[in-house]
Amino acid sequence: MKVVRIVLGQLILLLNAIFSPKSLKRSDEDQQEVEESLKGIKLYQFDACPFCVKVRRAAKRLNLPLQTIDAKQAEHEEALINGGGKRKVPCLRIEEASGDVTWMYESNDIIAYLEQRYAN
Ligand SMILES: N[C@@H](CCC(=O)N[C@@H](CS)C(=O)NCC(=O)O)C(=O)O
Repeated sequence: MKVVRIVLGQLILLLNAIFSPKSLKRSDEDQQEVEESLKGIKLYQFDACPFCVKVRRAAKRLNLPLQTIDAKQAEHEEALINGGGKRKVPCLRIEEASGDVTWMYESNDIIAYLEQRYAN
């Protein structure tokens, strides 16, 4: 079962690399503003998790160089569980300028949030 999971994971990564989505184009100024606002946002994820790939593809489409955090590393896994409440990925950690932090689970909710905030 573990082998099947590993093979499927690698296949998903390969297909994702081959069929990589096109990125939204912004003016340099707009892109800089977007990247500035992304400083408070981190995606806790596993490389080969299909739901994480889905979120990364949406981020690529929206031209969002999201900081990704490997939730398999013990320190990050602990931060995810302590902050978000469960060991599940993808999870988007959003830190507002005010210091308020939101841990958002569910790939569809994360994508909807990114699209609503950055699609235009
Ligand atoms: N409905 C969730 C499913 C997420 C999910 O099942 N993630 C798996 C990895 S692919 C997970 O975190 N499992 C918990 C674990 O591996 O400990 C979503 O769309 O984000």
